[in-house]
Amino acid sequence: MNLYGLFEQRFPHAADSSTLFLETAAGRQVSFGELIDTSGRYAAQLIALGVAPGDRVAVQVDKCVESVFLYLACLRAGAVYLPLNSAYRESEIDYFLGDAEPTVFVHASRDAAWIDPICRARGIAHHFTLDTNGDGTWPAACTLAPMQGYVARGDDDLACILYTSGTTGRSKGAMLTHRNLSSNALTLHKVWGFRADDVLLHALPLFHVHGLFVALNTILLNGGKMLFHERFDAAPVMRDLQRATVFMGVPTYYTRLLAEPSFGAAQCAGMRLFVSGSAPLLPETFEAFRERTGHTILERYGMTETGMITSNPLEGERRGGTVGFPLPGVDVRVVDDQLNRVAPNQIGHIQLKGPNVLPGYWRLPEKNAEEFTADGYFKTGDMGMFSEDGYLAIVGRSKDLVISGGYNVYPKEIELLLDSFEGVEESAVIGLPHPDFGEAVAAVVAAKPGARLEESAVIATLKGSLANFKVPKRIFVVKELPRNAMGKVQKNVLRDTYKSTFAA
Ligand code: MCA
Ligand code: AMP
Repeated sequence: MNLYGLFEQRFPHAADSSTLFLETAAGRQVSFGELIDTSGRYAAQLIALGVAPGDRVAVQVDKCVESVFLYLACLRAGAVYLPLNSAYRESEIDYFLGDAEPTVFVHASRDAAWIDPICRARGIAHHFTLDTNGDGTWPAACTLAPMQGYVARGDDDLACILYTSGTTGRSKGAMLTHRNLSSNALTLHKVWGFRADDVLLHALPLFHVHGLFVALNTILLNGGKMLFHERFDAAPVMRDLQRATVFMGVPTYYTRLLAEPSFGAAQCAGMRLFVSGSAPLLPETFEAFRERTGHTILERYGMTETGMITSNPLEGERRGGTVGFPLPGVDVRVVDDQLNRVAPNQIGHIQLKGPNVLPGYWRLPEKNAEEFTADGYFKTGDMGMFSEDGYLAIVGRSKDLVISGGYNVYPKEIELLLDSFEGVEESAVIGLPHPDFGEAVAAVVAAKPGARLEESAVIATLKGSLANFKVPKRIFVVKELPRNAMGKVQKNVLRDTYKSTFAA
């Protein structure tokens, strides 16, 4: 069924529509009545603009209450919601809009100067603005009476497309169905033991899986209350933890909380669950958090293409350095190159099957063939091993990927750009240990003979074309890149050479 229909079943009954849905850090209160009414008005407007079931609605806005309404409106109208990181720049957005061909695009008003020409060139007639204070041409346009209910959708119909970069440097749209999202949300809601009185402190961005599907979908299913922060900031998070029961974050959130001398058990007294994911949680962070607060962080593992795959248990041992057990209904295997399951404690490729796994990539049938095995398992590109007692540990990645502060950066995308710069012979982009972001992006660039490359100038140029989190924090200019006997650039040698660059 339509995912919205599933949420609606869990909403407080019409008579209780004044029940609080969320409260922002600034104190704005939003009831379920407002959520249903405003998302209904937004849905009516989408339909009036000609958005038919399956049409894409692209949204690149800062996190705000209205962006939650817009997400739900898309589900209600049967549209495919396409959230885009607000850090993406012109060339990135041009690519996404060209590939997804949305019927409607909603964006922040500050970006209008460069977005308007893209929309004109791409023939997107319906584009609107929406800002964090809830103003913009989109809310102003939504004057129709609210839609009642929602458009019927089947389990296999698309609900969302989320772009994820690839090892070839080209982003691909992961198509996620209503079943993918509802099965994962129902599973997480159950295994994490959501209770009627839970209060989720939501500080994650809303354009990726963690904030949108793991955090928001589970609390919507809970018919529950959320303390809604527009971004992660340690001080207000510490304050509101005292009124919350559940918190979800990337490892950087936990290291930033621990960096606050006043953070401790007192703020966490009413908490029942801290969840971490999107990047590896360092054992020292796991231990330090337990010592400081008395709480054991529950680490789980997932991907854009699959939603959540494994989780440490709510009851029982949460084992640091592992991502726990496969979620109910998800078949996870660790295999060798010939696809034979390997024994416990042996490293192999992590692959999975389940109702959470995407049906394929948007308009890329050849990628579907590449990313699934012949027997239908999705290849995660992560390497891992099961312990004797069934805990999965992720020990590395077969894909060339850097995860910085929970955001994925594919080196190839940045290398292709750097290689196109005048004076650059070739480049290698690597991840280096970073005390705040876990890994930070750095580039090693070989200059053409006689060329002069300035680190600051290269960084400034990159900032013009890339989302800021992808821009290397350092550029090292060298004469040539180290290669092995096969002529392949030895990134491990580079990682070793520069490993202390960001040492605390
Ligand atoms: C911001 N900057 C970053 C990052 N974020 N640099 C590297 N990595 C980052 N993640 C840079 C900006 O470019 C800027 O640099 C400077 O830091 C300050 O920017 P600001 O926006 O003020 O930073 P912040 O607000 O402190 O943000 C850091 C953050 C944020 C809070 C850690 O990145 C964040 O919320 N990350 C969560 C990402 C997330 O939700 N991932 C889930 C993906 P300059 O000054 O040079 O411009 S879903 C997923 O991975 C899967 C499915 C899963 O399992 O969940
Ligand atoms: P994305 O493509 O943004 O969805 O990121 C998915 C990738 O994040 C996975 O393939 C893993 O490499 C990584 N990831 C997610 N959760 C964890 C975790 N708990 N520990 C280690 N890596 C993780």
